[in-house]
Amino acid sequence: MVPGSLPPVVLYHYEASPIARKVRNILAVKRIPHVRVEMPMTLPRPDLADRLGITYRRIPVLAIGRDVYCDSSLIASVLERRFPASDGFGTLFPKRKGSDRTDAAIIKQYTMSYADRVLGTVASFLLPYHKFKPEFLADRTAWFGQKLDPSAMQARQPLGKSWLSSHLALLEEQFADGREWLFDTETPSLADLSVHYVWEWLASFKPMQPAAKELLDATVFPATVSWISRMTEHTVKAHTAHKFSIQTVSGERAAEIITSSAFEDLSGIGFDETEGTRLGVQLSQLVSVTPDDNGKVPTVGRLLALNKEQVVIETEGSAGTVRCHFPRIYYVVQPAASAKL
Ligand SMILES: N[C@@H](CCC(=O)N[C@@H](CS)C(=O)NCC(=O)O)C(=O)O
Repeated sequence: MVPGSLPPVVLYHYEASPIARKVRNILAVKRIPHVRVEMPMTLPRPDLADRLGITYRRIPVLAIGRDVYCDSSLIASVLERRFPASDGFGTLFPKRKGSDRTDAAIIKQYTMSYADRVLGTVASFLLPYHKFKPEFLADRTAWFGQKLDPSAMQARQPLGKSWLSSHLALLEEQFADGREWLFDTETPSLADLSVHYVWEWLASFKPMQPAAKELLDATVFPATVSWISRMTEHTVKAHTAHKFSIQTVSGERAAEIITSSAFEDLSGIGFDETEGTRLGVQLSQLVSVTPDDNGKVPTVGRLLALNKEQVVIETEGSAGTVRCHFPRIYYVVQPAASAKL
């Protein structure tokens, strides 16, 4: 890529979000210059909903030029495609050691279905729900779609620790052959980044530190504990090398940057007629896209492209129109009633 021709990259995040932490690590490892917008930990988030018409309620969200990507799984795949190793960026899908092959697809599956949705969920059992303010509990009750009872959550902590210990045992089994990284790659892959951030989160969030200390016992899981340290060192080095290119901007400035940038060429995504028929949607129709696991708030817009990986809709906010991209897996696309606009 010609220097200076990079599209602007904007990360919407908040410091305490573990999944945003993973995306910050990805941006550092890939050496992608970007700016950040600080989001509140709870709704409302007018910088996305009002300025850009994106009512998706999860964090992180990342814009590249005038295209906005929701969900860390899609964010990772798109960053790799739009900032490729062939242009001098770091890679999330390095080759296997001693081979010219990569396991990109299986790493994507492992990341979105295991690391993000299974391991991350069990780790969240250890959150100090009994210390959270009622407003925060009410916000997260809406997010989960079921009432959060702090005493019930507290009672699940021993089970959470026990399950986490079984997850550690699997990691230890994987590292038993002396490999350096999870999928035996030349450098850490998205799989390493996606599993590591969960343990890093447990070890760095004060209320969870005692549990992390108990679980991450080097006498029980020596290879895994040493991999976690290697990964922490790797990500810290990546951040240190690039910290000067990162600024925090206001939501207003971010929306200006995004809406004055160029759109991604959508011809590579196109419209898969078979999938469109299965879902009962057509190009240009008003559709809603909603996560199927939690934070089930729909985003509504005109359908611009759809393939097996992603769906793209045009949303409109006070700053103008943008293209909003969602993954297909774990998201529901359906016709929207125009009354929802
Ligand atoms: N599958 C999504 C999950 C994102 C997610 O669950 N983010 C959490 C923060 S780590 C969240 O949005 N929590 C509720 C909120 O902040 O409104 C992804 O990988 O990006």
